[in-house]
Amino acid sequence: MPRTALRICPLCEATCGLTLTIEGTTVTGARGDRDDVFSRGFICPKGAAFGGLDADPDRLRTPLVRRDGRLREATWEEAFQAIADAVPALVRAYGPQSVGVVLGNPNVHTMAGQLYPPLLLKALGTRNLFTASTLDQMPKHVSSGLLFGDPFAIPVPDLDRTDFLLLLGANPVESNGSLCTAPDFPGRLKALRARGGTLVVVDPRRTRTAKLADRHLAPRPGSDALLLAALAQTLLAEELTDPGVLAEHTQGIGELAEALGGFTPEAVAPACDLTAEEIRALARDLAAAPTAAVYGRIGSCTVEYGTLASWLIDVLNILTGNLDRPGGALFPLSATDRAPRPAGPGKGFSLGRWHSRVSGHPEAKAELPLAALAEEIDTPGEGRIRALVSIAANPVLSAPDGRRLDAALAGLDFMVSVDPYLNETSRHAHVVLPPAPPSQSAHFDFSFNTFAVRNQVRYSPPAVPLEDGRMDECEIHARLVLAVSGMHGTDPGAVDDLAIGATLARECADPDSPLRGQDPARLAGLLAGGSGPERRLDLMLRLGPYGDRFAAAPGGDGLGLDRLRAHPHGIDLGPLRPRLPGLLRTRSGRIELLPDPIAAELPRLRGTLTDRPAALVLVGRRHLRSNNSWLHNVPALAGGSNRCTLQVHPDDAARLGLTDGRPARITADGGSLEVPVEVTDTLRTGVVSLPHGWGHDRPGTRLSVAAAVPGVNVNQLLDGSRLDPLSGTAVLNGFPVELTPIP
Ligand SMILES: Nc1nc2c(c(=O)[nH]1)N[C@H]1C(S)=C(S)[C@@H](COP(=O)(O)OP(=O)(O)OC[C@H]3O[C@@H](n4cnc5c(=O)[nH]c(N)nc54)[C@H](O)[C@@H]3O)O[C@H]1N2
Ligand SMILES: Nc1nc2c(c(=O)[nH]1)N[C@H]1C(S)=C(S)[C@@H](COP(=O)(O)OP(=O)(O)OC[C@H]3O[C@@H](n4cnc5c(=O)[nH]c(N)nc54)[C@H](O)[C@@H]3O)O[C@H]1N2
Ligand code: SF4
Ligand SMILES: [Mo]
Repeated sequence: MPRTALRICPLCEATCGLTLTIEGTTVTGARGDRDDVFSRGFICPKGAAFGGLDADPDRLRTPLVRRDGRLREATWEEAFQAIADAVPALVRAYGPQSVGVVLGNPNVHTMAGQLYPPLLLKALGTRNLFTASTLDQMPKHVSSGLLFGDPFAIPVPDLDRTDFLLLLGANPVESNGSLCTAPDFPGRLKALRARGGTLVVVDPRRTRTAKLADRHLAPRPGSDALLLAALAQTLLAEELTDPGVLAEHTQGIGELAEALGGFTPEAVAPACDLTAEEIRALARDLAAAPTAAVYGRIGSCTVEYGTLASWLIDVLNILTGNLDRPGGALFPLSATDRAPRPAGPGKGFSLGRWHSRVSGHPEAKAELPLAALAEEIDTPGEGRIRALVSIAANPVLSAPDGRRLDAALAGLDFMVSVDPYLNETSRHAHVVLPPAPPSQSAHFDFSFNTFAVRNQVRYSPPAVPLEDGRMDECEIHARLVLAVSGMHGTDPGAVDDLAIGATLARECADPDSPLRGQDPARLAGLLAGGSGPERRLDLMLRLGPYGDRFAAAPGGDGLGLDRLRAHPHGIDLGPLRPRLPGLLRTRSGRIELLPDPIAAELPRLRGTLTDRPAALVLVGRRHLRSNNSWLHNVPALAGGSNRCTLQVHPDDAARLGLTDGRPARITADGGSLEVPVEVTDTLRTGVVSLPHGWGHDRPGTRLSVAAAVPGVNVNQLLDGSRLDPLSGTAVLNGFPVELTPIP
């Protein structure tokens, strides 16, 4: 008899609740969980393909260990022993910086990826940390760090209540949203319009999201910072600002007005390829809306002025009084956040506390640019990275210049990949540790709850018991921490106990904590949960803003794991509420509207006003049935319109002699590719589009479906030198390319 089980979908940031159909131990179906407190039954084609992905026959079932140059199946004991033999010895010989760590996107979609990497980094003592954030949202962390003193204080648009949404460089109808967790994002946009609200989309492509909009502006890629600066300048010059209660918590409005003085609509219009009237009208409409939210994503981040654009987005929210008010952009309060503390000055946020070895890139949020990983490995000299731990990452496809990285990885002394697939990156590992499939893993969204448009909390225990021979990813991470610390053989539960002990010791010693003076060991004994990670989750929930704080009185309604498990469809914690000034951590204790590193970048931005724009630039695109580099192996998601084609506007195609369906050669800094052309007028002229995550034609992988339709790797067009300098984020959108037909 088939049964059902609930599981939060890990395949994108929307975190929909799924109802899985299970026969024996196999997931045979997935539909939306109608009773889910947040997603209310919504599902997309990826969630519906959960079963196929979960049971993909190409998923590795056992660890692989390299012997005599070849990866062979091995036992877990052999795999961890190989790591214990290699990594501590390299650290002894060459120091902690000789080990690099790469953390990829799915770490934000697993419990393991949130609970253990900080412990791994501490155990290794390395500063060579590279993550997908520097291909993605690091500009937002940096701008939030500078504005609010906390790089994780990222406001999200109040989608369900706003009157006016200005959306830049995001296509949530295909991506289902990012840094804004909102199941059924498309439905929420339609609801915004149905209640009389206004949607304005800024995107060089007429995306499915743009098609839903009241107004679509298609500026030249990379020009968002200029456009946003002109919007802010107009608000300031026309006295349309109305920060309201924010004024008393904000410093630097006068300095801002002066710094943005030169960015008039007339000045930026040619560079943006918009009219000054369009820009002015947008500023006025934004100011006039009863409530409004400005929100930007990939197209506003992975560009040369990504940090400035990210900063200006919040500047607009602040100037219009929409930050931190219902209907504007608010800071969620997640159940595993630290409980709010009293307002007051904090430590602030600094950039460049250390620099990368080869190019001297400044760190941001303790990370170095992923685009610089290859040179840190292949450039000789002291401090070179000789060993790499890669967790849930496929940088050979997702980062610039995969060919160079490919060669660099092949030259490492030692590499570990924690990955379910043998793919373009993990094929270089000496040890591959494959996590159990999602149906066999518990799930909690530590990360996405902090970006959710409604406060809520949900937990999925494993839907299917752990199969014989499989290892839960949490245990893999815990054992990895032990193996690199010279403690291989210790019970992995010790890693969780240490983490719990450290948190409780800190809380019990903290004069501001409700637990001050209590006995950490006694509290640890009270934790619920059948595993180390569950106990850690219980601790975070109980200490969090909705937690029971270990209150002695039973029957209270404070949160903990037991209470959460009694609500399998989740617990709704209400709409987003204002959180200022409590969350500010700047040195001044106020919003610092014009931080020094930003002020120093503005002249460079102004300099671009006189640049001659490139004739042809490239932007990316996402397809609903795809996800970065790793969903091309599921037959239900492959094929159809999910193809790696180069979209070209009909006028450009005619000018360059390109024909729909025929190949063209595209060339840029990092190399050239042959790719089939798709002529479409959904792009503006002067812009071509190629999706990322393709190029599955390297030998030595085990991706039978993906390898049959490999596509090309767009990131081979980049050499890794184009970065947003403040955040170290790679420029993945708006870089110049040349196109020629292939006869
Ligand atoms: N040109 C261009 N490049 C881009 C982008 C773009 O827009 N344009 N987008 C960028 C963005 S936003 C991102 S986030 C990055 C993503 O790039 P990466 O961080 O490299 O992530 P993915 O490509 O999604 O690869 C994920 C890896 O994790 C593995 N994996 C899947 N599930 C699990 C799991 O449960 N546990 C573990 N341990 N591993 C798992 C997969 O097999 C795969 O190897 O790509 C970036 N690259
Ligand atoms: N189906 C699917 N969903 C996904 C993913 C996926 O690969 N597939 N990836 C997930 C990940 S890791 C992330 S980070 C999110 C990303 O979520 P989104 O940011 O919504 O993703 P994109 O679809 O890449 O949207 C970026 C848009 O920016 C536009 N753009 C490019 N350059 C510029 C520019 O200079 N200015 C402006 N204004 N627009 C520009 C592009 O045309 C594109 O439409 O999606 C997540 N969800
Ligand atoms: S929208 Fe995202 S979370 Fe929801 S079902 Fe689709 S992939 Fe899963
Ligand atoms: Mo991403």
